[in-house]
Amino acid sequence: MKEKKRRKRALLTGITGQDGSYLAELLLAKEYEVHGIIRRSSSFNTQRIDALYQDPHEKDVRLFLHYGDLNDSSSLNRILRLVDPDEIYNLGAQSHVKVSFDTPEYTGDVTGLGCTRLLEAIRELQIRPKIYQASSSEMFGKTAETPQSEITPFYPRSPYGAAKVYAFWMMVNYREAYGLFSVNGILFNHESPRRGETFVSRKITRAVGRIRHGLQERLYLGNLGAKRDWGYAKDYVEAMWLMLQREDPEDFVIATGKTNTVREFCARAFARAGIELTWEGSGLQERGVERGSGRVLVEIDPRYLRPTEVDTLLGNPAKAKKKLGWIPKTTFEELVNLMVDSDLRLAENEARLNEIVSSKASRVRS
Ligand code: NDP
Ligand code: GDR
Repeated sequence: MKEKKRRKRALLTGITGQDGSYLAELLLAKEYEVHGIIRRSSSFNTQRIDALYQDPHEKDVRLFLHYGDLNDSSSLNRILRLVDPDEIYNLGAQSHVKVSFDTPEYTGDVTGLGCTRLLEAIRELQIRPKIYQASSSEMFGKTAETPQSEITPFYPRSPYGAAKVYAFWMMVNYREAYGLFSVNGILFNHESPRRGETFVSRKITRAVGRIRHGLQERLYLGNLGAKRDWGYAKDYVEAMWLMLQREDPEDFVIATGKTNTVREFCARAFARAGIELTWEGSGLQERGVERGSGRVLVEIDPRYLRPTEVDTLLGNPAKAKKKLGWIPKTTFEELVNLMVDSDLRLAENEARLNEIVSSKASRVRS
């Protein structure tokens, strides 16, 4: 009798994050069996993958979640032994650059050493999965050249960036020392409606929605002049998968090749909601003012400035285009529009809910 072919099996750390949720969707659509590592949390942390979740009692279940932590080698060993994956995507991290200045040791442990723990578990178990590491454009930091490519030297400017540089070189070392198929995707900023709400893109689009619906008066930001190469997360997870489908392990920069300031992101986001911003003042006094009404909608709060900043990032995705056939499908303008549209809907629902609650409360009082 012909033996049934085993489905490809992927293991994701960080499956509950922005990228993890899009990647899990992509892999399920490609008929993979998908295993994700989740952390125990006192509040729900699986919202982004709730739509994908299948009750383990159902038939043909292809998404499995396991409790574990990148800080905890024994859980990684146990899960790797149990799952025996063909592909591993290490997306788990303390991924907030500003927060890494407040928690440098913890960030080094999860974002840096976490990768080593995974690599060591693979070595100990003598398994041969292909492994992808979520490396970052933050490694270029104080950039040595523009645009940045696979051969640009690193100069990290935060504990987060330094931890990612360490993990990057561990991936290279295990590739060279033990012949592992371990690769780095050096991804530039990528955003989506699922982006965490304290990253600047989503912070802006959430505020635009809430200001438009009268739920918030003002948006407080840090460095308006910072420039980032912003792409769409859904396009970027495709590149992660492509990197693991190759015969030879190599590292790739994934970017759009265009850069914009935070100020430009902000103005475009407000414009999408029908609000025209003009900029007045300079330095810490700079403000975004609504044309016509004169309402101040954007102000600077120094608490959002970083002790050391990455001023400008611009990636060169030429190698990815040539060797992976990957190009970004979504423009900066389309990205901002889709994020604003989504957050306008969210704010509209929030406003409607508030109305229902207050009308119920006034009925109870009368
Ligand atoms: P998110 O912050 O949205 O997600 C991070 C994920 O890591 C979450 O699932 C989180 O779990 C998990 N995690 C955090 N700490 C641990 C831990 N100790 N053990 C196991 N898992 C943990 O990040 P993104 O999805 O945006 O990014 C994915 C990866 O790509 C990250 O490594 C990030 O540093 C990197 N990256 C991101 C870029 C971007 O622009 N988005 C660009 C370049 C690199 P929980 O939900 O429980 O908090
Ligand atoms: P970044 O993303 O640090 O590039 O890291 P973030 O959106 O946090 O900041 C981008 C730029 O905007 C400036 N900025 C602000 N940032 C935040 N968060 N909040 C503000 O109020 C604000 N005002 C201005 C920042 O100073 C910065 O210059 C992201 C993360 O996803 C990392 O995990 C990933 O590796 C890199 O992108 C590539």
